[in-house]
Amino acid sequence: HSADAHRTDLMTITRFVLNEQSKHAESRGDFTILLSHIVLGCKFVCSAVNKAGLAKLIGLAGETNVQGEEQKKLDVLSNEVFVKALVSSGRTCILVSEEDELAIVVEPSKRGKYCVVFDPLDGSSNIDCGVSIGTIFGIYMIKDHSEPKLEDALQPGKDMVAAGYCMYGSSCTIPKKGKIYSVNEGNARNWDAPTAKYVEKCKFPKDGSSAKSLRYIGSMVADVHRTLLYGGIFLYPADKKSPNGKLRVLYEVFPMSFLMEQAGGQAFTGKERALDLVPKKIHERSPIFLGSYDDVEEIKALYAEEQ
Ligand code: AHM
Ligand code: MG
Repeated sequence: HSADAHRTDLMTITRFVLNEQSKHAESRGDFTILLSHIVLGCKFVCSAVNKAGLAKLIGLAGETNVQGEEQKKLDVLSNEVFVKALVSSGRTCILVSEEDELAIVVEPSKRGKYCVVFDPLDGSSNIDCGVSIGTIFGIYMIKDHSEPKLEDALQPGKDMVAAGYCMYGSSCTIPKKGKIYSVNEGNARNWDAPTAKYVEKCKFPKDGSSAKSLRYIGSMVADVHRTLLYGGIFLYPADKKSPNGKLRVLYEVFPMSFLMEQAGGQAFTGKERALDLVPKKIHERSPIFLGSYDDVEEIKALYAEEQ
């Protein structure tokens, strides 16, 4: 029982950002305030997720979201909480949520200079069985907040000023190469050649290395969290049924790609660096391969051979 096991001197996001802010004399604290409102949203969602069973929040809300998928009550609640927390921060001017078909333009009296793109509760098909789910967000700074435009949300991922996720339920560097691959193999019959070849190599490597293990939770936050900690690769490829994959560029692909690069890994769409993509629509989807640097190099090589 070392003193470490009982650490009470906790580093929180708010404490970290306040420390950083004090290093920049020019800083006005807007980003700190925005982030503290995001943290507030996460804390609310966290407690709602924890008591979901008791509060009878489990089950369908009887509504369908913009992508035509069933929407759970917790998604609706989480979205409302996030939108309200972000608007009341007074630091945002345009919001894009997975749960809202249209981008939300903040009323003039509450506007600030940030655009926030987010998925309030990703992986919601896992709620009922208690698997970890999470919130994903990305933040852009906009040019003119008195006149926010949809284009402010349609910037390439590399221009995000920050991104993050919060995992609910049960600073890291990612290993350069990992022993895990993570993909929904139920879609294998519809994969393109490079994806199929890559997964085959994971299972039957020809270079004498050992086969990779398969881990797939089906909750992006949990699958990416594991990839950040243990390394390896997470794939949601294109397939014949979903030519652009499933995951959404702005609030799933970009934030997670941003974090992966920050941690020393890579994120690739099958065509280009994920963060170089310039989205044309707010709910656009893209195939994504992200994870350990060397593992992503391999899939890039297979796509290059196709050319
Ligand atoms: P959601 O936004 O409707 O929850 O869908 C996104 C989720 C991701 O968390 C996960 O990576 C993916 O869907 C799993 O999809 P599949 O069930 O097709 O494997
Ligand atoms: Mg989602």
